[in-house]
Amino acid sequence: MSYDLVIVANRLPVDRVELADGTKGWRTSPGGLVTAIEPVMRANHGVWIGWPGGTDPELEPFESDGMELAPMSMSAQDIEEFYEGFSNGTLWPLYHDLVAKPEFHREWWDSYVRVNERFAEKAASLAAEGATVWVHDYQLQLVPQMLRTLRPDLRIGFYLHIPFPPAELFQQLPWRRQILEGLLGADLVGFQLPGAAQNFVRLVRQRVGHKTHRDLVYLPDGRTVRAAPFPISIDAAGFEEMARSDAVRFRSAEIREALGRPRKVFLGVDRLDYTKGIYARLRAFAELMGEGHIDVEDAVFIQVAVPSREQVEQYRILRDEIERLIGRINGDHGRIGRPAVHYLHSSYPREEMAAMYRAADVMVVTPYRDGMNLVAKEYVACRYEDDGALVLSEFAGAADELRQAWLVNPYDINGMKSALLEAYQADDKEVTRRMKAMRKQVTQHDVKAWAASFMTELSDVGGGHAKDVRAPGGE
Ligand code: GDG
Repeated sequence: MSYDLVIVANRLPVDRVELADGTKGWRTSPGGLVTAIEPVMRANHGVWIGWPGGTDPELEPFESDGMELAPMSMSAQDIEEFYEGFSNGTLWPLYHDLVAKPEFHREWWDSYVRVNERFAEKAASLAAEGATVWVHDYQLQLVPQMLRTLRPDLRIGFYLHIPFPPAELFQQLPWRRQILEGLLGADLVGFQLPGAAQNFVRLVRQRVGHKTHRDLVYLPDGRTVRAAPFPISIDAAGFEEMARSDAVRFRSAEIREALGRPRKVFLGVDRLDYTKGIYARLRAFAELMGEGHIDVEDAVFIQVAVPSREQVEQYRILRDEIERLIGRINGDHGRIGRPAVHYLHSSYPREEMAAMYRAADVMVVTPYRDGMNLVAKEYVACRYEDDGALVLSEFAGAADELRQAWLVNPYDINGMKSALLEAYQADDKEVTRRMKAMRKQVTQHDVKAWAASFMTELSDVGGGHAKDVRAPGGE
């Protein structure tokens, strides 16, 4: 079987799970990427290559919900060295401004090369003559070049979902040149923000020595590579529709009732990750309570911390720290039947997330660094009555578009306290003015537009010999 469009991402949109009767089956893991990619996949008879989780041996491609999926296997060693090691122990902290200390291990790198090679080989075996291959994210930065060597006929796009760091940080990486050359295998390298694309081009000039002009890199073999920003978004209409549904409206009222009908509800929703700034935001909220600015009878904070990378030591330590802090906050400020912070360490169906967004008066999104942050956009999409305040870190990509949020520096606890208090006390008119402007931005720039603009750009820059791929039709 061969395909005109091949998506290559670390994870498949489904998880391999054990069913109740003991047999193995598939469970869809709906995420931002699936919604983003699905329309392009359907318009182009595409296949999605990725890891379904677990250590099962490689399975044949299969169809799920109208999409062709090709599972990649991962050994326990791959998971430890490629996934938890180089991807999440080296690149993740390095690309997020050293929020944690990246570790450099040569065995991790070797494993990263091996796994990238396997992904590239798989893509080469499934792509039709002249097909388009779209590679995603930091786990697979070597795939574009490996794939180009195997299949020079392909049109290759790469998209980085996380930030791309400034040269000063990137050059710590012992394998910096290999990564840059890996990415240069693509015809189009997409980033969230213009600054990231500029960092990349500057590094290519300095470290690889290629000629560059603005967003173009000129390679000695005559190829040009374009580096450009494509800020990702969400299915805004889909979120709004869900938020408007009777089920979600009912559930959101039920949530407020269960919380004891507080005047204001603060909400944080994050993967439990040290880049997300959960600890500092809760401290800021607790100090406001301690100083008497916010009373536990008036306001509560719901913090959803979605389990993430639980095998990695740093993530286990972070979880303990956050849970200790919440215990202390509730001990200091809670009353019987009224904890100050409602803490949920779990993941939820999308409808439940929408109900929480609907129930929250102040959404608090304060990462130290974030490629985009879809949670902020989802909150905005769900606030169809133009109410609700968003407190947003300046260091989230989303801050470039959501200028009317209460923007904060997450390293500045006093600044965060002031912003939380302002958002909490703001009058309805002010809240509505800000939310209206943000809603306009999010509804006009949704994920369909994102995928379409990447695809259109890729057909423009990609080698003249490759076949054209259709952007998903109809807005
Ligand atoms: C990376 C970049 C960039 C969360 N909990 C549940 C759940 N979610 C969904 C959210 C949202 C997504 O997961 C999280 O996306 P974020 O953008 O907030 O953050 P990362 O996971 O770090 O994503 C980021 C993104 O890639 C896309 O390019 O924006 O900067 O770090 O959609 O709603 N969904 C469900 N249950 C949950 O419990 N169903």
